[in-house]
Order: sequence, then structure tokens, then C-alpha cells
Amino acid sequence: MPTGTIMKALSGYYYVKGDDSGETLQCRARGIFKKRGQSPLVGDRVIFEETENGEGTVDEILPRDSALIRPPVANVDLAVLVFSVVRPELNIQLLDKFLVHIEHERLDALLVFTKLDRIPDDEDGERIRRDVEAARELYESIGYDVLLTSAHQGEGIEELRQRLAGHIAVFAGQSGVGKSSLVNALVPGLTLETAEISDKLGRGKHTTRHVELVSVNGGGIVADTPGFSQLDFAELGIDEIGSCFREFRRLADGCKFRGCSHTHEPNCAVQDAFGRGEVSASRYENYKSFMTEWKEIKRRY
Ligand SMILES: Nc1nc2c(ncn2[C@@H]2O[C@H](COP(=O)(O)OP(=O)(O)O)[C@@H](O)[C@H]2O)c(=O)[nH]1
Ligand SMILES: [Mg+2]
Ligand SMILES: [Zn+2]
Repeated sequence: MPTGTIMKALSGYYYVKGDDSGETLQCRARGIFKKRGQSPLVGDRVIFEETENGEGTVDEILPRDSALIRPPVANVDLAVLVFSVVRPELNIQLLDKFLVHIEHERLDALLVFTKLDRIPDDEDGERIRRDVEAARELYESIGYDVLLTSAHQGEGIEELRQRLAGHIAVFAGQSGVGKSSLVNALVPGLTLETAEISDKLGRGKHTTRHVELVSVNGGGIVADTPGFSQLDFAELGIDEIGSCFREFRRLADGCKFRGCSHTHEPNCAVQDAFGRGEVSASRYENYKSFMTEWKEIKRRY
């Protein structure tokens, strides 16, 4: 029987895209799932079957690699973290905060800087270019891929398409940074609402919808709903923040104390590396401010 991916779930139907056919079939789930307390999720790899009425049934859910809660999508393995370089400008602290949550979900992250076409040709633009280049160097040195793009001019879109191949990805990032514009640029013919359109219609920017996966030419699949909208640290343990900083995680074996918080302990490999300039000041400062924020949250509970 054929295999496929659930692209959308709506009113008791699952829309399954067949691996071989490439077609999407409207399916009901077999009653057996309910008995087993199983519930198919968008993103699930399934075995399905076509029935006489032109519909189908989902017969089996193949083992899940992961299940994200917000948005509820199975088998996501990549977060595309989108930040614009102008309007709004790069916010490195917010970027690090998104990265903590992405690492906590054990997803790989791809950093995409957008609106490169919008950098002005003046002194301010010079400064922005320097900041963008510094950020690119920093995050590449930590081990993240960084893409510079313009959805309006097509810059970086083919690289993004290639990077998505074989993955189920969620887009993360503040509202207005250009997530929908990127997805629209990736999928010709798709018209996700961008901010301008929703402004005209007078709708709120955070209209919640059902989750739907979109196939990208070239083999990638993306969720059309932004992930990681909630960015507080309530769900993290104190020692988890440090392990969500990739370069700290690599260094932590060299700390003298187990569960070292990398703030005041002697013989701390992270503090030592920071002292030698091998951990960037912005990363270390952001880490400390997240630790403070974490303590603040826990104190309130
Ligand atoms: N100049 C320029 N503007 C962009 C680009 N990408 C998005 N925008 C604009 O930024 C605004 C927000 O884009 P949108 O895709 O809705 O952002 P989202 O909220 O992250 O989905 C819209 O006015 C877009 O036209 C780009 O590459 N260049
Ligand atoms: Mg959008
Ligand atoms: Zn330490």
C-alpha cells in the first residue's frame, strides 16, 4: 500500500500527499487509531489506501521522529529562523532567544536574514551591512548555516530551496520580518497573506488558522504557520539554557563542576573561553540575561 505525508487536517479529514503519486487524497482515519488513543498529526508519515468513493483511509502511522506542540506538526526537523536586516533591524538578543527554544526542541536551525534589498545606500546602510556581516560570521562560527536573502529580488531563494530539500521545516521569527514572503517566493502560485494584504483587509496580524504543510519544489516541506510564538523560559530547566547554546554545550565538559551555570564557578570552561575572546560577548551577555529572566519567572511561581 502507498505511503505519504499528512499535509493538512480539517474537519475529521486528513489530506495525504502520496510519495509516488504526488497527488493529495482526502482520507478518513481508521477507527483503530481512536481505540489505541492515537491521533494522526499533520506531518505524519502514513500508509494509506484509496477507497471506491475517490476518498481514502489512513491505515497506519509510521513511527514519528518528533512531535512539535506549537504548531502541532510531526517530524519537523528544521527551524528556519527569519530575521530582517531592516524594518525591523536585526535583534541579536531575540535571535539568541529563538535559538534557545529551537535547540531545546532539538531541531536544527537555519538562519535567514531578509530584506537585503532594503538596506539604504548611505552611512546607516554601511553600518547595517557591517552588523549583518558580523552576525553572519558569528553564527557560522558556532555552526549554523546563514543565508542572506531578498524575497522581492529573489536573492538567496534557490539556496533556501536546496537547504529545505528532504526536511519538514517550520518558519520562526517576529511578525513582519518576511516569513510569508519567503514561502511565497519558494512556492510559485501560492499566495500566503503578507502583512500588506492583511493590513488592507483590516485583519489582525495573528489570525490563527489550521496548520497546513506546503510542498516546495525541490523536495522540502514547510509549515505555513509560524512556530515558536511563545518565547518565555517557563518550560526549561535552569541547566537547559546553557546546553541550548551550542558552543557552550561543547565546552561544558571542561567545566570543573557538573551543572556549572557558567556564571560564577571557578574553573569554568565557558567563562575561560569568554575571557580569551573565544565565546562572543553578545552570546555570553545574552546567556546571562536569559538566566536572570529564568530566575525571575521561577520566583513568580
Ligand atoms: N523590501 C523588501 N520587503 C520585504 C521583503 N520580504 C518581505 N518584505 C515586506 O515586509 C512586510 C512583511 O512581510 P511578511 O512576509 O508578511 O512578514 P511575516 O509577518 O514574517 O510573514 C511586507 O510588507 C513585505 O512586502 C524583502 O525581501 N524585501
Ligand atoms: Mg506571515
Ligand atoms: Zn561552566
